[in-house]
Amino acid sequence: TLTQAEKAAVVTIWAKVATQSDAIGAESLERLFFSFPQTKTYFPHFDLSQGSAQLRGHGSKVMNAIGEAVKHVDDIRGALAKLSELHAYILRVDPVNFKLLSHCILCSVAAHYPSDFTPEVHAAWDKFLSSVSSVLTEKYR
Ligand code: ZNH
Repeated sequence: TLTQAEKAAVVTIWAKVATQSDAIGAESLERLFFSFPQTKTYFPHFDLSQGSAQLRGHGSKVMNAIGEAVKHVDDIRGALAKLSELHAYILRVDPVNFKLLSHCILCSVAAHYPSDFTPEVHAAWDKFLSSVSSVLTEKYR
């Protein structure tokens, strides 16, 4: 669980990210598919070329879900319950991929807000994304 200071850091960086969340979502997916091409196998029905409408649409959905988690940082499990079932029972995404996507989101945020991305913010944002990933993969067990 996140400390009060970590939660505050997450809320602060999110306030910036939220203003560009569609672009950051799309960029994170581009990084994911480019650096870890095996992740593309989950999206055989998508046009994954850079800047495609599907890529942008999906990036926007992912970032909206992250925004919900920020808004409900004390109850991420409750906020993402439905999404957790979707990933576990329907999509069956191997949990390892959540680490890869989290890494790519982290890189995108760092690239967009270099001066805000202090070691403290880095650590808090990383921990927050891990919590989101745990919630989205916990129903697998
Ligand atoms: Zn996921 C879907 C979120 C991760 C794969 N997703 C989805 C959605 C959302 C999300 C919101 C939509 C839903 C509806 O529509 O209802 N994800 C998310 C998040 C995360 C994730 C937040 C983390 C952080 N995913 C992921 C991964 C993968 C995935 C890692 C692999 C690689 N997803 C997916 C898919 C889908 C989804 C495949 C479906 C798509 C379509 O549309 O088809």
